[in-house]
Amino acid sequence: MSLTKLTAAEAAELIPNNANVGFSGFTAGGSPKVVPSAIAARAEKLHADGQEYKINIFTGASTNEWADGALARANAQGIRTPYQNTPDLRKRINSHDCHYFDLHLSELAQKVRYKTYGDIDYAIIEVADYNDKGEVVLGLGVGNVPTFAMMAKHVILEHNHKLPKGLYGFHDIYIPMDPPQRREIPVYTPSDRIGSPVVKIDPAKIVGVVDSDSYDGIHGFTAPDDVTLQIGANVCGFLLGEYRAGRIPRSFLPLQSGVGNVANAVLYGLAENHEIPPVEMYTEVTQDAVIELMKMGRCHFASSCSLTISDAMEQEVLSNLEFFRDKMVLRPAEISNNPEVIRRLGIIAMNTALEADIFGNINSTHVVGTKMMNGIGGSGDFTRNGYISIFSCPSVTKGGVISNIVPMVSHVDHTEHSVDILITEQGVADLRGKDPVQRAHEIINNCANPMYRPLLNDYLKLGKGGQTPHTLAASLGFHTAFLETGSMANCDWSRYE
Ligand code: 0RQ
Repeated sequence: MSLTKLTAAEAAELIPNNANVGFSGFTAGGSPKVVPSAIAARAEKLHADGQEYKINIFTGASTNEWADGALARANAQGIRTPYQNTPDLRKRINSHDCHYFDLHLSELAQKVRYKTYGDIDYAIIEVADYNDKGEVVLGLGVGNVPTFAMMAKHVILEHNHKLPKGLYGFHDIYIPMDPPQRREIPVYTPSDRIGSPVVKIDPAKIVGVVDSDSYDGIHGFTAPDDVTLQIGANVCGFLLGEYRAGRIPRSFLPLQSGVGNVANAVLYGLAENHEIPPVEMYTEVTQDAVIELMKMGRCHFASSCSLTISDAMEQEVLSNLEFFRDKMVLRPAEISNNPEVIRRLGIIAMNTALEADIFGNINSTHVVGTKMMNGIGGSGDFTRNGYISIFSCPSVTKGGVISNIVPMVSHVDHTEHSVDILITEQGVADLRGKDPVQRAHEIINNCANPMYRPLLNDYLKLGKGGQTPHTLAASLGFHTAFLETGSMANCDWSRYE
């Protein structure tokens, strides 16, 4: 039996209104490219004819402009989970056109297997190669494909001709048994392989194969500014201090880093310090910086869920696969982000905050407590289970009218119980072994911007006692001042006395 070829438009016609659809990939890496855009075009046409059409989208993490971007512009997303980062979708989420629920990335696969959100009607999966037996070699992101492929009633493959067949062997596909049968996940070092190089799909479920021909469409990172470089230097300085003090073993520990410029600055900083041995990554996304470190011999292995690299870097990696073959593995999200494995390996987790409060709670997702930015992503999986959990952010944003250090966060993603270290361009706050008031002094003195330190100290003095001396009516005073006057610096505690 040979698999049927379809155009993207023909594939889109198959997917009914209100279908639950699983997309391949994790961040832009490995996301489908042509079928989602064709679904968006179909939705626009149906909406113009006065008909309802939305689909519910389940992914590994964020996708790309061709998927989340196009579908959001067409207002074609009903339910969306577990993570996104696209400006057009952000608008739909904040206006409730799209019903987004923000989920720890490690959790979705098991919930899909238990049908928590109903059946998966279709899976749309980007592949580098496939055969008639339904064995597929994935693209640059694994995400939740193994579970979507197993659970979906129907599967559409997108065969991306930019991806060489030589990607065979880069993936490690493993689905744990579900409770109560689950045993340990036998990953004891970042490079352990425990599964299959291919995803096996019942060929009877594959309704067709659509051709595509694009890189993942990721732009190179912008050059880091001085604040970012200083944050990176502070993170490196902290890690070096831990290493010298013997709190990180001589062989070092695997690193997880969120996406973005700070992560890149930290990785380059560590690479330049030859006191630290070549690093290993056990993380969710492998970015450009990790590839550079591999070329420099400063990173010897990266386990991740996706290669989220710029198009230029993608071309380079795909044309030098043999160099990278023994230096990386791509795993499903429930393994790359698995709490059991993260705890076992002793991961150093490094993620980004929108705001932190003086007691160590972190808001990574909600602007001024209400507007969804992206989502928690994998930051919770790693922060809660890491050996050392670090958050970083600039001390102020938007030219100083917002302090990223506030009396109380306006939304909580990571609690004081999980956060060990807070770092801004001002310095490092080590929260370990300190009570709430000691933490507050550490954060105000070391991390807050000097222009906000007096206001934060005055907030502490306002408190009337208790282990965590909040003044509840005043605790969101910074945010209230920003909303009323345009700057947190105008906060006036006397109105709360
Ligand atoms: O606004 O876009 O208008 O310039 O927020 O902030 O400083 O550019 O930082 O791009 O690294 O994003 C937390 C959102 C940080 C991200 C977050 C404004 C600021 C700017 C972006 P502009 P920056 P970043 C790995 C792990 C959660 C998921 C995660 C994130 C914009 O890192 O989504 O970690 N993390 N996943 O001006 C109002 C504040 C603000 C603020 C910054 N306090 N109030 N606006 N901004 N602080 C990935 C995966 O899991 C897949």
